[in-house]
Amino acid sequence: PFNYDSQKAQPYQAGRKHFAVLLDPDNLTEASCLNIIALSETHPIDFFFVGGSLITSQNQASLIRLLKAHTNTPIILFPSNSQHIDSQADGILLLSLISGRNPDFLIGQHVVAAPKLKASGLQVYPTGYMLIDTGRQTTASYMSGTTPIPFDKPAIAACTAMAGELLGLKYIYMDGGSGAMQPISASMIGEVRKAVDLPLVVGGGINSIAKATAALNAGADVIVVGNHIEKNPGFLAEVSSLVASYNVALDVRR
Ligand code: 1GP
Repeated sequence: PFNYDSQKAQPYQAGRKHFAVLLDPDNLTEASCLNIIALSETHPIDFFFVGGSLITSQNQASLIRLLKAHTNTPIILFPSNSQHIDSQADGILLLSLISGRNPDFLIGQHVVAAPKLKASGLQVYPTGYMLIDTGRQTTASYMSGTTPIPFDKPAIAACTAMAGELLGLKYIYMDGGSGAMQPISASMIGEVRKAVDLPLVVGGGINSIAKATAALNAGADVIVVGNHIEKNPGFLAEVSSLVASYNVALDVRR
């Protein structure tokens, strides 16, 4: 059932910077999605994340079919609950919401999902998911019934990530929420970076090259952009070039 080439099975490469484009099935038409895919062919990205904290349409399956038909970029599910598993994708972020204290999102949904995941053949990425308060209540925080980590408490974020690493999770995702008014602070990303050896995914409110640069410099290994690419697809090309410039520097240093 594991029908992947090795590159697809391990699309994450330690030491490199990565760029994930988040596609929310509720927010995209077929034409806008095709436009984003076309841009990603000329300006490479590492992953398409597909999902949202509340999906009101039935578009997820057709969005994944469209991606499958037009791109080889790995398609990774970013699910809000166990109903969003789709074996057409390549992988899934199995998110445990470790910033929260809602058992359903720490382990409950996972119990429901486990047999489906085992049968799906999806590459599973066990991820400690941390919501960070960036100024207003987000859909993710409201829907999960959890309190995000305060914006200016990097020690809480660092200890939460450490706990996730000690529990055996393989990735940490710090999320300020889609369309966040401000991104997660560089100082918080830096504290988490120092606290764990795990790959660090950072997203929420990255809508300028300066903000993307700040997250990468602070220690993000993967930056995620959703909203701003939906509004301004050309931003995909800009972030692609930025991330490539980090990796060129790394290649030269080797
Ligand atoms: C949200 O991290 C993602 O879950 C991306 O956020 O839509 O603000 O880019 P944006």
